[in-house]
Amino acid sequence: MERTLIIVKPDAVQRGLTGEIIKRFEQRGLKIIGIKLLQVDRELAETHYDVHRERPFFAGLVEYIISAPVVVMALEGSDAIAAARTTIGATSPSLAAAGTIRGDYALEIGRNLVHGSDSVENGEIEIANFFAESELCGGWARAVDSWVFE
Ligand code: IDP
Ligand code: MG
Repeated sequence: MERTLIIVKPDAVQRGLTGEIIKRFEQRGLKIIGIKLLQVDRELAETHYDVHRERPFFAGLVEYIISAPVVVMALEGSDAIAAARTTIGATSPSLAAAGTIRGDYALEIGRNLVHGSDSVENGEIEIANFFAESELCGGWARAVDSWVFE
């Protein structure tokens, strides 16, 4: 099983899309093992987006992610990284397929609603950055698990 960190970004929370976005991951079969609302501080934002530190959009990206509360989730499932990213859609919403979150609800790259980890390793690192171990229900069994996971 893989784990991915999902961030329902400030624009999505402000636009009342939190439930719709959570629903799409739940319906896909991914299991929520951690979830909370928080206002990200600058230090955590810069850590999370450290890989983009030298990019021209970095400062604006940090201001965006700290500008209002976000909902963060740790999701677990087979191929959770790829499954979540295909549900999210391409980084630039104008190129995201219809049926994806970004393709259905967003227009601009700097307001693209949701984050999903890009590798198994980064998923573990990002979850540890946002959640204490005591905030995660790892390994809880869903009644439907055998109908989702073969
Ligand atoms: P991802 O979120 O699809 O993994 P990344 O390339 O990791 O995309 O970029 C992280 C985030 O940085 C994007 O989701 C988007 O919010 C922002 N971003 C990326 N490229 C640009 C840009 O060219 N202008 C403004 N924001 C950008
Ligand atoms: Mg990324």
